[in-house]
Amino acid sequence: MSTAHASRFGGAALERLLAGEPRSVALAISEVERGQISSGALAAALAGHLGRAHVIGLTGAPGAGKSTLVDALLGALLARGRRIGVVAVDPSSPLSGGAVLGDRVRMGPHGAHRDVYIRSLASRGQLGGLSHCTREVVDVLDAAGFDTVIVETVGAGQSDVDIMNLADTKLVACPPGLGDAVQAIKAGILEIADILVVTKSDLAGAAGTAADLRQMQALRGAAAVPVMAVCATGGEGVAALLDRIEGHRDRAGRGSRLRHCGQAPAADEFAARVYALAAADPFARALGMGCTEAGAGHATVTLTLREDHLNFMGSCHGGVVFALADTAFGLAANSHGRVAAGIDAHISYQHAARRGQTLVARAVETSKSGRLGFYRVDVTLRDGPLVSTFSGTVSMKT
Ligand SMILES: Nc1nc2c(ncn2[C@@H]2O[C@H](COP(=O)(O)OP(=O)(O)O)[C@@H](O)[C@H]2O)c(=O)[nH]1
Ligand SMILES: [Mg+2]
Repeated sequence: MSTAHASRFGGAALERLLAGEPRSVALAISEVERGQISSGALAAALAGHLGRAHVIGLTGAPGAGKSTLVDALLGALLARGRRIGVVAVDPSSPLSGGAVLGDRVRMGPHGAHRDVYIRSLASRGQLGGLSHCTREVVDVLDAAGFDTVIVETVGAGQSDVDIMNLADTKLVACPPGLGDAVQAIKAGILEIADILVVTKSDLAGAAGTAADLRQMQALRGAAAVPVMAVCATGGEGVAALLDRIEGHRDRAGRGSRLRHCGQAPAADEFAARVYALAAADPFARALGMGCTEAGAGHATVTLTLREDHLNFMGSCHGGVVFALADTAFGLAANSHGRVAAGIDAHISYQHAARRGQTLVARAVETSKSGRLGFYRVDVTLRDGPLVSTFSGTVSMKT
C-alpha cells in the first residue's frame, strides 16, 4: 500500500503540492487524515522540502481565547505579506465536522483569505495517532510553501505536549484568572512555553495574571519566559506579540521542530536538493544511510552498523565504507544542481569498525576547475577515530 501511495506523491502530484496548489494540499491532508499514506512514503516524498515554514504552536484551556488570537495573528501575518496554514486540533471533538465549523466561525474573516488555509483535525479515538497525524499535516503545509503554520491545540495533557513539540515556537494562552494558570501548570503545559500569552487583556484581572505568571516562574526557579498580554478582539498587543514570535523564530531557527524527530531541516536550496536526492536513493536507503547535514559542496551521511554490514572477520565490510563515502561524495557533488558523475575515486582504510558503531562520512569540495570537481571524504566513528579517507573526482554537465 505504501508504495502505491508513494507514487501518487511522486512526479506531477508532488510538483503541484510543492507549488502550494490548494486542491493538492487538501487532497494530501485528507489522505494523511484517513491514514492512507504511510509516514514513510510521505516522509520520503516530502524530504528535502521541510523546514522552511515557521511553525507556531498555541495551546491553552478551552475558552482561553486561542482561536480568536489565531484570527488576530492571521490579520497581522497577512499584513506582513505571509501565506499561512492553520491546523486546529481538538482531541475532545468526536466529529471533525463540528470542529471545522466551530473554528471556521471563531477564526473570523481572515480564514477566508486566499493566502490562508485552515484545517481542523479531530480525534480518531487515539491521541497518539492524533499527534502523529498532526505532524504529517504540518509537514504537508511546510512542503507546500506556507511561510507560517499555526497549530492550535486544546490544553489536555500529554497528547497536547506531543503536539506542541511539533512547533518551532510554542505559545501558551493564559486568560485572566489564577485558576487557569494553575490548570496550565497541572497539565504540564507551562513548561513547554517559549512565550506565555495573557489573553483577553481587556478583562479585569489580566495584569494580575501576568504578574502571577512571572512570580510563578521566579518561585520555580525556571528560566524566565516572556509574558505578553494581548486583546485579540480589540487588537492591542497583537503586533508586539508577533514581533516576539518572529524574534524567537530568528533565534531558534525555522525547522528547529524537525530536530525533535531526528530529521535535518533544509537550511538552504543546496541542502534541500541534497536531502531530496538522498531520499530518492534506494541503495543508500536499503543500507540504512541517512543524510544528516548538507549545503553547497558538502554533505554528511551516517550509518549505524548492522549484522549485515559486516565481513567474514566480523568488522565493517570495506564495501560498506566505500558505499558510505561514495554516497556522501555523490551528494556533495550534486548539491550544485548540475549533474555530476564520479569519474575517479581512491580510498584508504585506517581503522576497523564494529557492529553497533555509527560511521559518519563528511564530504567537502576541495576545488573546482572547469567541469571537474574534487572532493575529499573523511569517514570517522561518531566522535571517534578516522576510519577511512576517500578522494574523488567528478565531471559536471552544464
Ligand atoms: N473580552 C475578550 N474576550 C475574548 C477575547 N478573545 C476571545 N474572547 C472570547 O472568549 C471566548 C472563547 O474564545 P475562543 O477563541 O473560541 O477560545 P478557544 O477555545 O481557546 O479557541 C469567546 O467568546 C471569545 O469571544 C478578548 O481578547 N477579549
Ligand atoms: Mg478554539
